[in-house]
Amino acid sequence: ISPSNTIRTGTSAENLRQAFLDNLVCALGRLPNYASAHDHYLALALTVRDHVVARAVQSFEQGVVKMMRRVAYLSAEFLPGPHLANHLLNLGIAEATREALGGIGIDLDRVLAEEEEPGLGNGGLGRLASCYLDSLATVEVQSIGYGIRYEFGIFDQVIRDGWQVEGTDKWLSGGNPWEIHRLGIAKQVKFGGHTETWTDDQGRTRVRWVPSIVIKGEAYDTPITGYGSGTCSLMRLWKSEAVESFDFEAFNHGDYDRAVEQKVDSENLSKVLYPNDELHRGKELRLKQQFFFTSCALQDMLRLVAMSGGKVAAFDESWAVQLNDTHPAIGVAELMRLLVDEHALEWDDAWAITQKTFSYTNHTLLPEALEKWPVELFGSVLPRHLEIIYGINHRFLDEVRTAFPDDDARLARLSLIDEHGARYVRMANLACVGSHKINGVAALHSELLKKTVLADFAALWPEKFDNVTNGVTPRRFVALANPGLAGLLERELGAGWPGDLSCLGRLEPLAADPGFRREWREVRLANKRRLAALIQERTGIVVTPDSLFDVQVKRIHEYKRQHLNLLHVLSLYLSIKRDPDAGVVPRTFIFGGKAAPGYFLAKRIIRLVTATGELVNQDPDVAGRLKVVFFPDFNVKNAQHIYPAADLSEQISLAGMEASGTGNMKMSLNGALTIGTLDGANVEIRDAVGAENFFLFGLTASEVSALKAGGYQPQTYYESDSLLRETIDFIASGALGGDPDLFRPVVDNLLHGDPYLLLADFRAYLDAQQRVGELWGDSDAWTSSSILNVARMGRFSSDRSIREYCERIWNVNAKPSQT
Ligand code: DL6
Repeated sequence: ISPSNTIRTGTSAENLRQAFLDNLVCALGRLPNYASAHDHYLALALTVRDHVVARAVQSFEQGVVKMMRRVAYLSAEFLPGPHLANHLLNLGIAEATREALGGIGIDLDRVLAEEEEPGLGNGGLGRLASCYLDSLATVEVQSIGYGIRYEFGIFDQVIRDGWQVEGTDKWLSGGNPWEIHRLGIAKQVKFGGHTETWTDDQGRTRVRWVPSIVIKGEAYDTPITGYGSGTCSLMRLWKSEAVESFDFEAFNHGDYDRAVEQKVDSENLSKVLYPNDELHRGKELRLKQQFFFTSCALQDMLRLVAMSGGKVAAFDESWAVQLNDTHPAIGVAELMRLLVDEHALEWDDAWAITQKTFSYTNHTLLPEALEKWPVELFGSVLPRHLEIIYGINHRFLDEVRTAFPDDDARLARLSLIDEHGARYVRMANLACVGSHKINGVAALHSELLKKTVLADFAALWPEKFDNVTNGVTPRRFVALANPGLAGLLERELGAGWPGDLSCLGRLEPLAADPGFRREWREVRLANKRRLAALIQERTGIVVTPDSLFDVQVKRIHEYKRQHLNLLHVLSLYLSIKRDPDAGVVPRTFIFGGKAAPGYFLAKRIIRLVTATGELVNQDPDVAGRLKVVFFPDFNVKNAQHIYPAADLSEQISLAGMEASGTGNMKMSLNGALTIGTLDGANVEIRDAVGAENFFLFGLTASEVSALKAGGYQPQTYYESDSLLRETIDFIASGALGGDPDLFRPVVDNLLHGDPYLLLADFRAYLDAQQRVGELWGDSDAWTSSSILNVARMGRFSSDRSIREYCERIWNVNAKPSQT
């Protein structure tokens, strides 16, 4: 087919309008006069979907015909954000669509605002997966992102009486026009039961897994377009279903409850996303979810190998499979099972294929995030996989013994089974052993991985270790989020800039151009005005767009230190109260982010933000100088409003804790200056933008280790710094939130332990904030620095990251960058 010639995929405003009206009437059954904004959205989505799907099928066909090595990105989480505007941009039909709708009195922006985003992830890891699918399509690599079609994604956050309240996510309730239910693509996934041996007709002893339950995975495809590229990535998500909806025997006996029990149990598997960020809880359902989507994915890849005329024995030539953290690491054992048990390959051949196929990205150093499963639980859910893991471990430990004779302690650390006390299967070890490459997500993180959690693997296989610093898609996070900036970039750099961020460097000389600086400021102010209006609409708080927008938006976690930011806010408040003439530049502090529902201190920190806002925002003594906002329900859609309005990007995690961060990249790419520690990708961002355009403070990762090793005493900082003491005492005094004990847990945590060393970094943070205030006072200098941030951030495009994966890890050809 030639999509551009069909009625459904013509790209003129006239074609688009006709297709839109046809969809409104014929697909949705709505007469234009009665259509709601949501009907308009659905009709436009269906119109654009035709263009997208036409590309996707052609792109897919190419992959099959050319038998290229494809990339499978296995991820328990994806956070794509709203699709419609992104497709319009990528397909180059945004203006024609605006004109098409404008001609019948419909405002495109109102239509776009109707879209609910799929919140199928917790934060950075899921959003990164979606940036990577976008870039894979853009650099023209055939790829499928495999995951779970959670019926309920991450909870909706509302703030009630200052507290986070979790609401049920309803992303599917308004219909999802982007997905295609692939009725012909369903995979059976086994659980439980036992294994038995049998002899095949060549006399070989084989193993058969006799499960106690089988669940069906049904494929739902969402095509992801690339920018200016004919290639589409596919996000293929699996929904669990019962193999049989009814237990007919029970049904016939009138036992209706039991008749539907299995259906309910089976469907529960893909029901809900676990809302924990960087915390592993050994829940059986979670293990089942992980196995479910990974098994579906690998079975699907085998189907596609057969379809393209490839050979199972050359599986790795057809597929490069990336493990997005350890959530899909069970895939190592599952591929072995499929190759050995189902396709009769010899163990050694299967193992060679497995190792060439997989590679593993680690996204966290936090010990509480490292996944391990009690052996007993694991064996009851996946008995055959436990045997396979024992088989892998046995051979692996022999290899270790040869490399490091007589080193039992090392053997115990490397083993796939943790034998200290209760026995556990260690998923990171399985991922390392089964992969040919292991990478961290920023230079510092990759180095720390080799020194800490994966040190033994790095000593054994140094050549497996690599770093690929994260990146973000400039399409969504600059072109769509910041149309004003995009306009300036297009004028200065040409229309193709979103496809090649290396051209941003050409902005550098403009940092010294007063006229350009003025335009830059105007764009930024307009962004801030829009955000101010949204803040008022969502929270009732009135903020001044002229003030410095000081932004910390990300998951709420102690290591990210939102409470350090609050200590600064309160110290400013107290300084102004003490001295009304204190030199404090007007600031609006904007916080946003979700706390895991069971994370007590994180929820208290949210309450501390809102309580600080209640105090500060109403106090006439600080009026016009300080405002504090908690922006509810931080998600991709809201992020697109917030990032372009940030003047200051708070990246203040304790050094050595944040693997990379990607919000740091998004804000700097939109012209924010960063205040940050030498943590994660901050280190590389600072190198790129220049130390003079970055407000650095705080302990380094090695200083943190040394301080902790020496017996860190937060009390000494408390006693020696009067402003710190005054601030903490103020929180402890009960002046906030109306309940004297409300923040006692936060204060106690800081004074008696302070695991993330806030008190040690407090003074350096305040000094850096002082420098921020001074530079803000020099509007030209600030603007130059803002321009230079954007000009020098091109390296942090996810296109660059993906090209690195293609070249060094996946061994597939990406379209070369233009420079
Ligand atoms: O790599 C993406 C993102 C990093 O930018 C963050 O620094 C890191 O915290 C996050 N990690 C997770 C951990 N999940 N697990 N496991 O989300 O990954």
